[in-house]
Amino acid sequence: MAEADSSDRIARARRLLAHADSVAVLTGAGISAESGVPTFRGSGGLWSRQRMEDVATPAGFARDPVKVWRFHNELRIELERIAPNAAHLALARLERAVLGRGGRFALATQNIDGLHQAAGSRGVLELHGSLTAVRCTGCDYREDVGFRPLGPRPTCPDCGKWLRPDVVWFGETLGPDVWAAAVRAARSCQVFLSVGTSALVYPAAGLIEIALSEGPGRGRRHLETSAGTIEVNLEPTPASGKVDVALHGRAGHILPQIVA
Ligand code: BV8
Ligand code: ZN
Repeated sequence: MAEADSSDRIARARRLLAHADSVAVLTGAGISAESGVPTFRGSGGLWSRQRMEDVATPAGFARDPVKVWRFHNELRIELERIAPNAAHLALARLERAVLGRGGRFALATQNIDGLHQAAGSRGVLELHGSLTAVRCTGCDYREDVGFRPLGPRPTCPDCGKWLRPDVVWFGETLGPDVWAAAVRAARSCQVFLSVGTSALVYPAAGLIEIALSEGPGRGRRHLETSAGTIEVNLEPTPASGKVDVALHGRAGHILPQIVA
């Protein structure tokens, strides 16, 4: 992309965000990459080290819970020492600016690393759960245990059954309330911003399509209106050709430029 072109896109994205009364954001692993969190599908990504089927599905947990806990304990140790990066901080600033002018703001993340909250974002919709939370496989015990490793066989203090990470594995449904809130935001926002996601995992990636068909991208492709859809991602994704402004590069470099 020519430099002039990218500065033009940056300016268009800035204009959209600066005047928006309601903003909805979807983030994925790419927004945490510059904090040192490995993404899933990039080179060196988590899925190149472990098979998704073994460590992020109910069947994998049933087959070998010790392996799943080894994977999650390693992730917990890695995540304990990471900090939010400029992209997370820019989104927290954007939220304060939109709320400060009486607007509405929603941030739905696919990430389980808690970095948006650490950056000061409020009301984060954790679509895929949180790595700091565990729940029991046999009763309704649930606890936020932070990032400390939990040993190879964490069991429930109430009923003695296996504990599991309180995350959404493949084949599991998302929390109905958090999903409904994310859909409402994608439908009603004036500007939809997708950051650091390969837009491959559903239903989360479907939020982009909802924004395009029922939200700000509905029916219009020109930008005279103050509504629109923006993508910030290192590489092109299936959404890149459909959004109004596609910005390819590092979120930590681009977001601070488009958030006033
Ligand atoms: C469900 C939690 C069913 C655990 C995760 C076939 C076709 C379509 C769909 C399916 C299918 N087969 C199965 C499905 C459904 C499946 C799915 O979508 N599979 C995909 C892989 C095809 N979905 C599910 O199973 C969901 N549940 O459908 O339930 C159901 C329905 C009704 C009733 C009962 C059951 C559950 C999905 C949730 C799974 N859990 N994680 C954990 O985290 O360990 S998903 C996992 O992928 C993470 O949450 C991650 O966030 C998410 C998405 O990945 P991304 O975040 O996008 O990360 P990725 O690495 O892919 O991309 C990073 C991007 O960042 C890249 O593009 C890269 O270029 C960019 N980047 C890198 N660095 C930077 C950057 N960008 C900017 N700056 C940088 N510096
Ligand atoms: Zn229990």
